[in-house]
Amino acid sequence: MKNKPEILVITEIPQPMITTLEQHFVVHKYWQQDAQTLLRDHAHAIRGALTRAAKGISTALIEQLPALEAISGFGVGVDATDLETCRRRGITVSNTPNVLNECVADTGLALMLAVTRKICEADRFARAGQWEHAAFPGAWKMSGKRCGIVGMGNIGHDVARRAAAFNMPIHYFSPREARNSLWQRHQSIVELARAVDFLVLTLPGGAKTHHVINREVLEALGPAGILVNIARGSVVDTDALIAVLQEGKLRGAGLDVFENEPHIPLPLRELQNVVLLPHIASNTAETRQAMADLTINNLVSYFQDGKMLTPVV
Ligand code: 8YV
Repeated sequence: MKNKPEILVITEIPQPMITTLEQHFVVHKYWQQDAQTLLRDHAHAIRGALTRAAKGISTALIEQLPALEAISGFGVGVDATDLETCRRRGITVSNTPNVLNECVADTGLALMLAVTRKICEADRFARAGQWEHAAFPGAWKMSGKRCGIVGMGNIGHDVARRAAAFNMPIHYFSPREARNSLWQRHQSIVELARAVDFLVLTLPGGAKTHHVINREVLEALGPAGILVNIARGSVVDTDALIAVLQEGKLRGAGLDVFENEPHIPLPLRELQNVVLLPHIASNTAETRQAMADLTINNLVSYFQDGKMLTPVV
């Protein structure tokens, strides 16, 4: 590329990513600069944008960038960016599919085990020296229990394969048929919840799936049920979740994502039978490197060859 294209990096990203980007682009850091000045001076020249998937890029900002052609998302979810506006404007959008499947699925299993075996509670118990006074109260078994998966995409499949190794029968709800015919498909999320012990969420976020995990679903999962969310906070009605947990109508929950990140409601933080993670499912050195490479290569490929490697729009 003779003249480096100008790009806008929306959210803070690791310095090595910036260094690599600067080899190919003139990089503007939206999170670091005064937005008004930056847009006044550069909006007309900015042709590319890079953002974290969970954060996206606001429609208002897209509208202020008349030369924008390509948005590269760091992550697989594209729910935080208005794809309709991008389509209308002819802006191509990419994500980082597949490179994070294994780590996100691993986190799902970690949360299932942590909640059912009370791993974090037991750790708190041991650290506090309570073992010197009493034995730790028992937990519950995971192997052999029924695993329900909402959203049988690539991550759903990776969760299912792992759960199957724990001798867990696999049930699911998904618009698409699973690649394994031994896994049992259900007609609704409520029906699925009624049939399983664990409900693991791996569906996309966005308007279509907003609060699909409501009070009815949670009550169908029942007092021996465990909810695990490695998808998006928006898919769960948090107030309903807090209510059923407080009322003893659900055994526990393992949550990596929340409705209003990074804010986690106090009632959730006060519950012992809930394991809370700060959205770290894909956050391993190996996976984040692969995500970073793909996020950057999508932009480089677009400006070199006119095509992103993993476009969504
Ligand atoms: C990332 C994600 O944590 O892939 C996604 O959709 O939400 C996560 O993998 C996030 O995009 C990085 O901040």
